[in-house]
Amino acid sequence: MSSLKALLFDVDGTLADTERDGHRIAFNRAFADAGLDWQWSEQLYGRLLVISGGKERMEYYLRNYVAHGEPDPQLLALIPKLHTTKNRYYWDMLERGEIGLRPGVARLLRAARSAGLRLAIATTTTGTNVSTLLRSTLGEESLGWFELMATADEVSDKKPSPAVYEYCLDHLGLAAHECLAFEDSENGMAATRAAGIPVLITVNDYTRDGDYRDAELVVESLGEPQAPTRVLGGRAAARVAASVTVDLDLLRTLRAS
Ligand code: XBP
Ligand code: MG
Repeated sequence: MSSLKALLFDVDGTLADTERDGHRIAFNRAFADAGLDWQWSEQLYGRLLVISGGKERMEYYLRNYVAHGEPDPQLLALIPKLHTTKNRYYWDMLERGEIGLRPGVARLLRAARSAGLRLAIATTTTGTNVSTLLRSTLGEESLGWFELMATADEVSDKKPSPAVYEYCLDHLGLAAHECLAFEDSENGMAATRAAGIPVLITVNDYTRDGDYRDAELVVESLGEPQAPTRVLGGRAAARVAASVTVDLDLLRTLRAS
């Protein structure tokens, strides 16, 4: 990847562990407020994550776990309102500082900026969810670090569709091989692969059992110099140490095939 020009970051699960202790809790609060007896346990939420997008996830749950067939139209119609309430609870949690960035994320973003690499966000969540997370973890100025925010506000087709990554390539004016994506899930990886963009996977508890054989590298996290991370697989795994800190030197050794 000698021609590496831009790093494209997924958000949920990649920049921060927002799912189990963030969105999930917020969904449950929204359900309770609406008088619904829906409760998404940690385990159930892991199964629901197969569907990207909060509104899509609720509809999937309604169809497959509540209605077992055609759902009550009134419940279907409630989904946008539930999503708005969920997001309000989610923002409250972020603003209270309850969710931090994953190891190595702030370090790598700062290093990339210093080196003149271009940065973009490629996510299926909304722009406000991204800006609230960035503001609460890295401060207001970090919103300006990203040349492009490709979110659900810009692209409605959700991962595994490559649409959000194609939008990035289009708007950055770059070829896929000039970019490296950071993802945490099979849906995210499928989106990058379909767009032809090499990907580094940082797994979390929900996603570690996925099939990431097409990734350039699979790691536990980005790691820190004082706390390196474990390499779990990927095409470049044999060429790097078993334990690494994901820094710019390492990224440049990854070669897309
Ligand atoms: C992850 C998602 C999102 C979040 C919830 O997006 O699938 O749906 O779970 O956010 P990514 P919304 O990993 O691409 O950042 O409720 O805003 O959809
Ligand atoms: Mg993700």
